[in-house]
Amino acid sequence: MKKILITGALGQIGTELVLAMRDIYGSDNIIASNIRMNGSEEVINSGPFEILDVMDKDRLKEVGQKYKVDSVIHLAAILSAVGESNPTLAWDINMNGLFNVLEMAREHNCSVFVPSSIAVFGNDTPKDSTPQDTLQRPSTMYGVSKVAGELLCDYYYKKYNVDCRGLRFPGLISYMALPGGGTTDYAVHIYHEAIKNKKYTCYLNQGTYMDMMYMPDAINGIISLMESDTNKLKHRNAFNVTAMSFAPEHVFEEIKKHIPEFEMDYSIDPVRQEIANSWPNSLNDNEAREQWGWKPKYDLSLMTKDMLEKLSKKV
Ligand code: AKB
Repeated sequence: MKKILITGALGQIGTELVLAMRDIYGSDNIIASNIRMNGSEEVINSGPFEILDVMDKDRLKEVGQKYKVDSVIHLAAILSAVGESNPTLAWDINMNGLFNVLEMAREHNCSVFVPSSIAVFGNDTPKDSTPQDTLQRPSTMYGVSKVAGELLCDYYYKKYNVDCRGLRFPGLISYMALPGGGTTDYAVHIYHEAIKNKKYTCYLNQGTYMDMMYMPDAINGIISLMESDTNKLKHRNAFNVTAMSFAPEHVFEEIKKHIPEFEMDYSIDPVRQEIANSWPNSLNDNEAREQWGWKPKYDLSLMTKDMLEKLSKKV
């Protein structure tokens, strides 16, 4: 049976991933860890939980050895908008945290999953149907750290045979946990505000297309990729994956079908607008579909229905 350590387990992805994986692999086999104990009580109480700062390599190894971990899902990271306000912190956590995880994996023969992002692309990258293999010259520190992370994972696989895998995630939308300082966060906040205040002020302009995905698809993607036959994977740790591409006005219109009185206006944040403009409008994820069977379930309309139902029950 696998023993899987999840870092950043109280973040947006971790909160849902831990619970889904505990259902599949058994509660005792999923070790949730986070730098602080602030987040889902269910994650903290439904199985092993450790306070862990990924910058502390000794503590990382101690936790790994304590549970005889054989896989690490490394989610602890600084996202794009926070990264632009503190680039040094973004570099430090995203690179040194990853390095510590890879070193532990090398020494203890663990496999590793690391999320990459649409942020690895930049202004020079083809914007529509962005190919799997293309120009990667990002303009944010987050993007720089994600490109370097993809390369570092490739290196550990080739040099030390560490089984590293990863997905280039688009904006992730979830009703369970809020995202922490990204550029795509509007697509989560808009649902919360639609339910609470029937009004939302969007910090990105109309026509700003980006790829998005509902969290259940992201969770399935991580688990399917981790379970895939290693011999079938050519792009081990940097698969383009997407489920939908939309601009703020499209999600607004979709919510309005359920909440007719919902209103939206715009107050543009120049930093996040510039980041969003530098990212693709839509990714081509054919390689993920062909190599390991990626197939998302949720489009904008299905996701909106589910988000609004789930969030209404929470308030
Ligand atoms: C962000 O907006 O920074 C993240 C991402 C796309 O990686 N959601």
